[in-house]
Amino acid sequence: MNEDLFQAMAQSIIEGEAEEAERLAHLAIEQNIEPVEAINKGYVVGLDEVGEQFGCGDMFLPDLVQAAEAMKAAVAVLEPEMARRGSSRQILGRVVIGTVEGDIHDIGKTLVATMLSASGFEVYDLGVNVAVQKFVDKAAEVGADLVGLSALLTTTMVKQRKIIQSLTEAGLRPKVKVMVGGAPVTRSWADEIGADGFSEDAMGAVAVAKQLVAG
Ligand code: B1M
Repeated sequence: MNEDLFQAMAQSIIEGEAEEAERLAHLAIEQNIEPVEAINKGYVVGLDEVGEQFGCGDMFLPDLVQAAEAMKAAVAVLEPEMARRGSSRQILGRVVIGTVEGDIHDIGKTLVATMLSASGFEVYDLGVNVAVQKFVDKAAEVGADLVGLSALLTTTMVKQRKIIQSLTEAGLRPKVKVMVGGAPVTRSWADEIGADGFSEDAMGAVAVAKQLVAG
């Protein structure tokens, strides 16, 4: 039964129907479906399809923008529910997170930030297109345990390396751990640039963050 709903969710993204995506998100909450499951099995499937079609020239930038708007409308409904369900009160650590300079993709980063926050981390979300120095300054200011760097473009993932270098130069490493992620980011890239952790998705990011702050 849920499969039909997940399929409709994916379709709402492919068609860029924000109102429909939002309506289905409310339906998922009513039906007590885990928000993360709705996102991963429904909406993300549609967004991946859009990404593929864009990649091979069957869809164009306005389609991508509309799909993203629909995705954001759904996530806006599901996020408070995610936060409500993860009612952990203990502060596990402080995390500074953002999408690197030159990159404005924020859906995945915001999901990771929400999941971390819902899991008990104090999260400082710097947004998108964040300058290298801003990560360093914020980490120093709040006494971060972890810096999270999201990058969705092969052209911007190099900034992750730069930020790690700058954290080192500022004398903040190794006390401040670094986790990297985003569609083009792989474990071997994470190892190459000296990141402490890497995750392919938001659920995994919480597990990695917990391991890293535990030492
Ligand atoms: Co863009 N885009 N886009 N885009 N876009 C991609 C990334 C692309 C793969 C599409 C394609 O060509 N197939 C391609 C990149 C190619 C490459 O670099 N090799 C691309 C391109 C080319 C571009 C533009 C350059 C297009 C243009 O202008 N010609 C442009 C770049 C703008 C810029 O940033 N400077 C652009 C613009 C856009 C929109 C603005 C239209 C929109 C973003 C809207 C927004 O975010 N507000 C958009 C979208 C929606 C996509 C796709 C379709 C979907 C991205 C997404 O939100 N996925 C994407 C194709 C794809 O990835 N399938 C594509 C859903 C999200 C939940 O997943 O972000 O991967 P994701 O996050 C996951 C994990 O990666 C991980 O957990 C998250 C949750 O599970 N994760 C982390 C993410 N960050 C993490 C951090 C962690 C740990 C895990 O630790 C800190």
